Amino acid sequence: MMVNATFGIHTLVVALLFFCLYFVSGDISYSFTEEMRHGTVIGNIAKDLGIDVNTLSLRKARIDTEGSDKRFCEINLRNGDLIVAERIDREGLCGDKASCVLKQELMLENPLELQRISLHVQDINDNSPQFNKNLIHIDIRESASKGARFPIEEAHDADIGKNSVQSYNLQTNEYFFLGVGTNSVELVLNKELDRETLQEISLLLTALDGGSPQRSGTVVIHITVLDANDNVPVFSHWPSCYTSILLLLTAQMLTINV
Ligand SMILES: [Ca+2]
Ligand SMILES: [Ca+2]
Ligand SMILES: [Ca+2]
Ligand SMILES: [Ca+2]
Repeated sequence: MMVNATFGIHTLVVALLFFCLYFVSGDISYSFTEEMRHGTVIGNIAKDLGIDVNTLSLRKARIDTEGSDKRFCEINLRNGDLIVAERIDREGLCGDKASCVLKQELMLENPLELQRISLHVQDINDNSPQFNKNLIHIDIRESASKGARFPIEEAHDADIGKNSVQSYNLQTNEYFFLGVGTNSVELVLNKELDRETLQEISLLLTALDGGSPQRSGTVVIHITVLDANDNVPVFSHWPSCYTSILLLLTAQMLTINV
């Protein structure tokens, strides 16, 4: 019982101390787009939290980032505006996460007070789809049958949702059309190849995102048509002596048959 009572008193003291040192209130949230220029007003935090603007300087109001030295925004002590202080790049901060929230704190002194601020950073379409290479080489044997599929590595776009890659376009041609694989786009053979009439094909593949304005990235697909043994040998110049022998043999056979 003694242990429990001591523990209870300690807990109460710590709780009271904490209460005296900090008044922590619930989150306040702002939602805005990434890459806004320095000085852009996110909102008026003094008004939204009901803090007297005239006390901000006296109480040394400042904005901190939870668990980091980085300062993404600051407070205008004259009017209570929360403004962008540094580049806020959604891709750099949150990668491919669907939601990007920066936890900030408004600190005030006399009395010490902490207000939590959540900044919801929305994506803008500031990245284009990109292929890993500018040129993709594919070798295809001329014996490949119609419908054969050849995977091409997908394009990547650092943005998310509709701002990422949404579709592909293949340069119009008679030999291939585009199919969709599990993790790739595919060239599908639409017309059989013949190396003896066409040895190489170059096609432009374009990846498009769904942003506004729309952005795109391209890659050249260079196809080399490989030989298959699909022709019987023929003499292009039949020697004249062979012709004489053949005529002689034919004449003898005709004589025997008669
Ligand atoms: Ca960005
Ligand atoms: Ca973006
Ligand atoms: Ca994009
Ligand atoms: Ca051939």
